[in-house]
Amino acid sequence: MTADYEFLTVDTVADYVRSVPRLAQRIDPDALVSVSEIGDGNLNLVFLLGDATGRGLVLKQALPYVRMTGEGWPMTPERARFEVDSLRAHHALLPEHVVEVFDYDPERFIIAMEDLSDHSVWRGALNEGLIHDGAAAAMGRYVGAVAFGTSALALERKELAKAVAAAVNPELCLITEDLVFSEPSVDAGRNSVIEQNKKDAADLAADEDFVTAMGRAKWLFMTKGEALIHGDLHTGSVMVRSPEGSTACDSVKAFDSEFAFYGPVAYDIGCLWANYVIAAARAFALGDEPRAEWALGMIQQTWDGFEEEFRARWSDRRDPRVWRGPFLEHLLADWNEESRLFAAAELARRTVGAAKTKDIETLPESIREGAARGVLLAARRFVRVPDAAGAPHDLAVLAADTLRESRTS
Ligand code: SR1
Ligand code: MG
Repeated sequence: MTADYEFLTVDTVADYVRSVPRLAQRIDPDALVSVSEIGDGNLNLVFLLGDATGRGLVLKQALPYVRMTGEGWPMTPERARFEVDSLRAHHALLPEHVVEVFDYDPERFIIAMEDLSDHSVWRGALNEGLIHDGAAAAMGRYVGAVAFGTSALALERKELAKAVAAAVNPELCLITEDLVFSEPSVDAGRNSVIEQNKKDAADLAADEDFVTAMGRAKWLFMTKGEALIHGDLHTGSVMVRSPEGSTACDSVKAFDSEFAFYGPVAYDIGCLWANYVIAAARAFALGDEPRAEWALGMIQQTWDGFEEEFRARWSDRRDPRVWRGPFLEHLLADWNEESRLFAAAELARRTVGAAKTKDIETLPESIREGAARGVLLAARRFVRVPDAAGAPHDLAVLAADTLRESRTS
């Protein structure tokens, strides 16, 4: 594929900043002391710039293909616009928990944003065995603020229609629809597991109840346009920071929302839940049961943060005449149930699909086997939990039991 725009390199970022006067106010392109490419995601280039006065800036550029696989898998760079629009909308609702965007270049698909180099990517921090207390609740609050603030509950009718139309993001949605909902059970040639997990993957694919549940999850994802969701809210899409020597977070920020669209609120919650289970699978595999329990405790913390934020905003709903108390309870009950379904999808796809997690993949094979088995089994059990018995805490207990029994050494 030939791209008709120029990709940034460490050697050209200074010229780029010089050419955009708005950015030259943020950082001095003639006094850069550090420039590095720090992108470790599946898709984009990310540059971190620092100048002699200590100011920093991040430039993120969307490539016209999937970075993880190379040019053979084209992907629209227009996704950067969805990221910018959603980050701006989300930042306006909860500035403390969303990265700030300074500028967007629609010709070269470059986003200039806040330097968060004093933060860590949450997944990396989790894999190092660090604790960032408060991050799970903060992300729950973020989802709650977005669920209310970008939905029909908050937006004026024409404003809502415009927001929904502007966020139609079919290319990126299709990736999720394929990778997350269909391919874990119907391999399209992109799945892989180690030899010892081949039977686990085959059992998943042969599990009729699981596949039926994934069909429902996919349908919900494609049809339930409730709010401008993040669309890929795993622990690699969150930056965390704690003061030296403390395990309490003093800053938590979501980023990387190129998959944003008007979709089901519970998708973001389910993604978070699944990635806590995956962090717990790693801890169990490494023999650190207290850490695994801590990781699973985040399921409830995210839910509580979400519910609290959503309830706090409820009094501002546009039509209290019909959106009364019982409807609020109905919404929350549905979202709890759907979050479980979406968590199951994320668990399965991160284990057998094309985009895996370092949590599991960096484990030695002997213990990776049990971790992957436990995650797949948890996915299959999550879809079988009866609705009435599905409190977030109970899900954590189910996950703990499943991961513990699947452990290998
Ligand atoms: C081809 S993109 C693979 C995955 O990377 C992104 O981070 C999303 O999670 C997507 O599903
Ligand atoms: Mg991403």
